[in-house]
Amino acid sequence: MTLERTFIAIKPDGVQRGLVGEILLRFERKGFKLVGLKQLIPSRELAEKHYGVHRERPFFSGLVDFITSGPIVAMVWEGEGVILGARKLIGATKPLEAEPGTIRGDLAVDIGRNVIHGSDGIETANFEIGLWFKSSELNDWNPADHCWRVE
Ligand code: D4T
Repeated sequence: MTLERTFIAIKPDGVQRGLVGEILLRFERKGFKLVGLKQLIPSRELAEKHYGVHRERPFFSGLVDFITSGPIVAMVWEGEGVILGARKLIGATKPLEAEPGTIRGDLAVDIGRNVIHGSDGIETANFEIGLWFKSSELNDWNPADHCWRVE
């Protein structure tokens, strides 16, 4: 496993439903390290770039409407294997197919209101981190309990 960074966003439904703390808790408890965090209402341009791969899909404009409808919490998490690890914490895209114990499995029912986004690979993670964060907004730091986390 290599040290990775991934882009995670709590979508407007997660913020509106007061799930920010619950979601942060799951990533912290797992042992991933938070290196960037901010709340913002995404512009349409930013949302369209983020979901550019879905531009031709029928749900695209509704998805952009939704993601720009209110504040989101944008984050970068770091850790060994964090990209796949975060996807496992998040669960399947369709919340009714997501396993209980995952964020979507426990907290959502509707694919259009699935609470959270996570990068799905290294290239996507690098693209999305660069899209949402300036490098000056990301912090390199060592947790005080570092020696208890890794050999
Ligand atoms: P995101 O990107 O939001 O983390 O979701 P996933 O990575 O799990 O899933 P995705 O890229 O396939 O979908 C992006 C986003 O579009 C919404 N969506 C998706 C939708 O509203 N209707 C649909 O039919 C699909 C496939 C949900 C997530």
